[in-house]
Amino acid sequence: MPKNGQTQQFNKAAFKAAVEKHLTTTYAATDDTATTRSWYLAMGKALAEISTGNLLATEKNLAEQKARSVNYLSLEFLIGRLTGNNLISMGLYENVAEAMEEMGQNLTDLLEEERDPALGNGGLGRLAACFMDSLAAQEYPAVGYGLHYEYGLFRQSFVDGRQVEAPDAWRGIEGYPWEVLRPELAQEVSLYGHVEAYTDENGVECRRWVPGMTVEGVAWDLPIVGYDNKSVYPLRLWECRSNAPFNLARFNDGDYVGAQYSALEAGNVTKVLYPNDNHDQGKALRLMQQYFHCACSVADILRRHEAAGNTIESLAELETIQLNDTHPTIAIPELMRILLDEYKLGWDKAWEISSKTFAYTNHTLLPEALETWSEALIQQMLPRHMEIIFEINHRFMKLVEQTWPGNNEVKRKLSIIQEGPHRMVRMANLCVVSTYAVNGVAALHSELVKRDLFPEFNELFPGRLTNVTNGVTPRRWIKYCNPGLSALISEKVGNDWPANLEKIAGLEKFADDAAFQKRYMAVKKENKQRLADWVEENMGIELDTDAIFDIQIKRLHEYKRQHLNLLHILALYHRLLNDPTFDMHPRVFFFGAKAAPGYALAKDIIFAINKVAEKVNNDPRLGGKLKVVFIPDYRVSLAEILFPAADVSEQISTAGKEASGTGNMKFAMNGALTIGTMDGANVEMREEVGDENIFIFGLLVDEVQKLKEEGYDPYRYYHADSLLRAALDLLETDEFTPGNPGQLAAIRHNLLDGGDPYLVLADFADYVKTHEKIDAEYRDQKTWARKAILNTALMSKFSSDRSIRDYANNIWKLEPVSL
Ligand code: BZD
Repeated sequence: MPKNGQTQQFNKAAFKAAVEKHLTTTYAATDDTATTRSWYLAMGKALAEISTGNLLATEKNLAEQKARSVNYLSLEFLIGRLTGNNLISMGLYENVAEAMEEMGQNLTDLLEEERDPALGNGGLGRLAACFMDSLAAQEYPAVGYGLHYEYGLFRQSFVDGRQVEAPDAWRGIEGYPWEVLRPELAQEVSLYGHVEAYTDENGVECRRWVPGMTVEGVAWDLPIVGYDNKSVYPLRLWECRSNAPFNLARFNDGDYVGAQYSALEAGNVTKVLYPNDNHDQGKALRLMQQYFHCACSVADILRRHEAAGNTIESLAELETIQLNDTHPTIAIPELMRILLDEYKLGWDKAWEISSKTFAYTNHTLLPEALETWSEALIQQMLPRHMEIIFEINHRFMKLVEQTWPGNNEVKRKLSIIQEGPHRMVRMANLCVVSTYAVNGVAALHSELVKRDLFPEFNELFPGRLTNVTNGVTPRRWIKYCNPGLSALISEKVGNDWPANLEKIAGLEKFADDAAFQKRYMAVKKENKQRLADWVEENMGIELDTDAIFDIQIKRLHEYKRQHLNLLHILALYHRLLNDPTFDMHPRVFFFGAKAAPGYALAKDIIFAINKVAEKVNNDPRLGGKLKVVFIPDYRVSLAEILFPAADVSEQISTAGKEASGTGNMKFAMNGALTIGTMDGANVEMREEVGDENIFIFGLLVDEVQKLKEEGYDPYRYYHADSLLRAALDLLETDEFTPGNPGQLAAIRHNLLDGGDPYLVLADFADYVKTHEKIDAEYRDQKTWARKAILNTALMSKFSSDRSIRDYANNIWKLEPVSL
């Protein structure tokens, strides 16, 4: 149990009184009328009072100490439920359970009332959440800046196997108990209008933005509670409200109603999270979200900096701004605009400050995910910012000309402005030119960023491009979600491992201990039972926990190759029915995945898996050996049940496409063995656990590139491999869609005639063979247990505490400050 945290301040009687007070005065309930939900809300509010006090104390202390801070700017923070996690960080879990018990309430039931704040799509948003947890746990001064979406990522259900989306009103009608409104931090944000030149009082030619309208940014703070310490950092989420009179031009023209109308539209800016991951849609409202986020956040950073009595010249010494992918890139011209037009610094001084303040993390090489914005759109919405971007590019192009004189090809390639019938602004190029550090998120990915994405930038700015391998927080992803394993770890290595994950290496020496193996596997079995119970209760499917639990949970994307997994399932189905000599250990294949609403093939893959599941789960000929479960509405709170219950973790992206992956790390920590390609962080996981303790298959990055260059022909594999042929051909029949043949054919068509862009067929045979190896090895439970224990023991590198220390030491130059 943490001792140094907020436990010591806890007064049970006072806490119970606070809960009672909120029950009656905030939620208008009495002990008689209160529902479980009202008790959860009242408890949440009472806890938030404790954390808010510490948040304000932390803010004050950091300002007084003039501590250097990081500002983590992200359009997404996929934090998941806060209550249970914050209770653990505060060291109050047992105390509060006891207090609630005395009021006749069961804490576990209360925690189930919390809706997931799903303010992110997938890995990128979840990474931001783990990073905030690790910043607070290690007391590196930080503020997280995001958006207060009214609707988070859509809720998913299946209707006849097809994904149906519904809005996610995560705050409910009562509001979220942990959020604290900070009215004093409101910001005004300008949009549209034009730029004008004027001469200032000193006779200097200046430029300024004359906005067409303004909106209001309101700050909500969520507390990020430091594990086992007193610090609480804000995750500051901006909500857009329209502020009358809004459309200044129209208002002045007497168009009163029209002006109000624009304001109604502006109220939509933070309505909903865009549901695409790794795909750029280029919608104007998305640009407005991005600018709104950046304008509020940059203004707030400058406000804090000045309120602490610092001069603008010292900005880069005291503040650093980390851009989580290119989504907040517009913060760069926004800071430049303020330094130039409001502080009246010259270009060189402004540029020096700005380019020493920003750093950028790249999360993808996929061309369709690299953001570009049309010049015309930026020009219209943010005219002064467009001017500044042109000026940055103009000066940068001079540097390129000096380095590669007369080389127009390299200029075309590096330019921030992409020429063409519609000129586009390349946000990644703008980032590389305008920041002091650029990092990829796993060793392999960062090498590819240097080698394939930005080779010339790497020459031009030696040392700017670096790596910080991702990590995940062991507090949520072991301690909180896997109490059985946590108790076992604490017994063997002491209980300070959640803040010092290096300690779990101490488990290594128990890997061959038969008694420990038994207990470790007993915990796994309990976790499998917990998942099986959830599935039975929510989906009505009965599962055998002696089966291998094989799990793929992540966004649905072709490059992640859920359809490779599906083809393997079809191959097993085919063999079970047609090959009397074929034997396999019973297996349950779990999927959890949301598809972007506009991504047709991804939705077809969901439909196909659901249809195959329907048939397979009810086919007596299979003797219960094969089950397929597609968990609907996959989200953080379900991930917390799934990761601890896995025997096998599917990490099967085409080599070179998954920047890092973070689910891979969560699985391995919880004792699942990985079947994976040499992609992203899988490569480094293999280094840590050793080749015997991970199942690697498939083409390597260079083999993928070579095969594509030589001309990849999916039909070659189809004709050469009868099992693959059988699996693919099943998709054309009505085997899984009785009476409707061809309903699943789009996948087969994409793979055979669509060129199989992610080389599913090329990796199929090795994937099947590697699964056979898994089947054989699982039957030897001692060897399996040994490998699973070693996976837990050897994952300490992948704590997000280590990632944050890497950022702090190598990029941000930050020191911890304790409260
Ligand atoms: O970021 C993911 C990568 O695909 C993973 O490999 C990596 O582990 C994580 C964390 O670094 N990228 C995303 O999740 N990207 C998005 O969600 C996204 C969202 C909006 C627009 C573009 C991409």
